[in-house]
Amino acid sequence: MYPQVKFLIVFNIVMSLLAILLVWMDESWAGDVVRVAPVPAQEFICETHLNFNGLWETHYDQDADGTPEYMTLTRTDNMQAPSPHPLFYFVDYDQVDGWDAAWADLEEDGINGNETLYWSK
Ligand SMILES: [Ca+2]
Ligand SMILES: [Ca+2]
Ligand SMILES: [Ca+2]
Repeated sequence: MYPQVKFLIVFNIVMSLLAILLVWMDESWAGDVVRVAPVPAQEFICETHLNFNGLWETHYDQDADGTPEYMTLTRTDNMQAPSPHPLFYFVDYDQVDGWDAAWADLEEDGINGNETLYWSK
């Protein structure tokens, strides 16, 4: 076999491994960024009300400063009973200028890793 052909084969294998590594790293970084924080304990609920669009809003204020830093939006049925798990999760990291990130959980099966980042500042 010509040395150039051998080089090309090795080069292709190395580049393929690099591509796989890059995709893997990208996914693991993205996973860290989009992970939603766990829902605070019930005792931190500071406000609940039915939203105009039929979603049940639950606000959590863990440091009791009067500003919620976590909110969930949960669908309700036609008897206005909320679903077991929220559809959206909102987090305010810095207590400045409102919510910083929101996640959608289209499966509505609780926080288990299948939530997707809906928007973030
Ligand atoms: Ca607070
Ligand atoms: Ca904020
Ligand atoms: Ca989920």
